[in-house]
Amino acid sequence: MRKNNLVSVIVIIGLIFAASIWYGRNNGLLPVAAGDEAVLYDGLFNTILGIAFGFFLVVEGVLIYSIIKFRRRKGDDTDGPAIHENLSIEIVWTAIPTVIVMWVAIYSFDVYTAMQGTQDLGGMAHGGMHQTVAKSETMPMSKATIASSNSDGVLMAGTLPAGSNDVLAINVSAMQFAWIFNYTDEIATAELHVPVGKKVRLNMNAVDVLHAFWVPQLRIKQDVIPGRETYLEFTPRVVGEYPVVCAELCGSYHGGMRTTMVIDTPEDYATWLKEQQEIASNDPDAIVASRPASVTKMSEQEYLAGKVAQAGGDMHMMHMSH
Ligand SMILES: [Cu+2]
Repeated sequence: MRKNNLVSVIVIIGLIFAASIWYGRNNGLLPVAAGDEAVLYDGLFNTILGIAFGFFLVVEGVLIYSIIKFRRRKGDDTDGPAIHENLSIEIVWTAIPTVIVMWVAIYSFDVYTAMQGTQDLGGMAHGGMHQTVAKSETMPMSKATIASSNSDGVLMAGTLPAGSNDVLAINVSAMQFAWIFNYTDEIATAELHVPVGKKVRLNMNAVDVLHAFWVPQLRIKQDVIPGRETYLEFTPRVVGEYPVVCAELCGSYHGGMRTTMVIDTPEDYATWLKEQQEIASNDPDAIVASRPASVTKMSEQEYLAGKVAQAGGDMHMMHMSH
């Protein structure tokens, strides 16, 4: 009988292990992993979820087993046996979570570091940056702003890690309520295009208030701060279109502060880049006009009018709801 019990416990533990590993790998909770860093993140997420799922099965299993096995029988009004202190059980249920938590902490920190989570923000704010921000404040939507960020060679060179010729650096300006991507060669766009397989570095600054750059499919998110440069590095891996979302409440239309990141094949990227260069050289103002989300050019009133028309209300109601 005892031997049978031991066998069933071992079989049950084995099944729980198998179920946890299976669920960790097949939970389907995350969107497609479009970059190399996303794969690191998913490994951590799926491992933690697998462990949590295993504990869920153990706890719920013991609970349901106990409810059935130790239910009150007819005519039995006695109390259960009083149990005081069980040192070995207490050691076991303290030691196991401690080991798991320590291991998860080390694993998490490892992934966090690999995804550049520990960047030194203090060291990134240098003179060139402040200058750009000061210019931006006076004429936030003009071509001059874009050009000044673009031609700021010091900014680009000063923030790139040594020996990073293979990195595609893009300056990102966040503003209420749009993203502007400044490539070299005076190209400014509202859509982020990156070639597949090439390491990308986004040097980011905010023109007005706090924003945050987030692409769920890359599993990366970084605050974008006025007067202080932050950066993100990633290697796009899966060709496609992905949403860029502002993840920091930044004002009335924060929810509309979205654009698209397109991971292109190298050929498509080259074609796109050429198109953008032609647009820029033919008509500098077209850079602004070609932005799909022309929100950046609108006043709040104009933007609001459009939203109200869509919603079928009127301006008065919209103001009331504020
Ligand atoms: Cu924002």
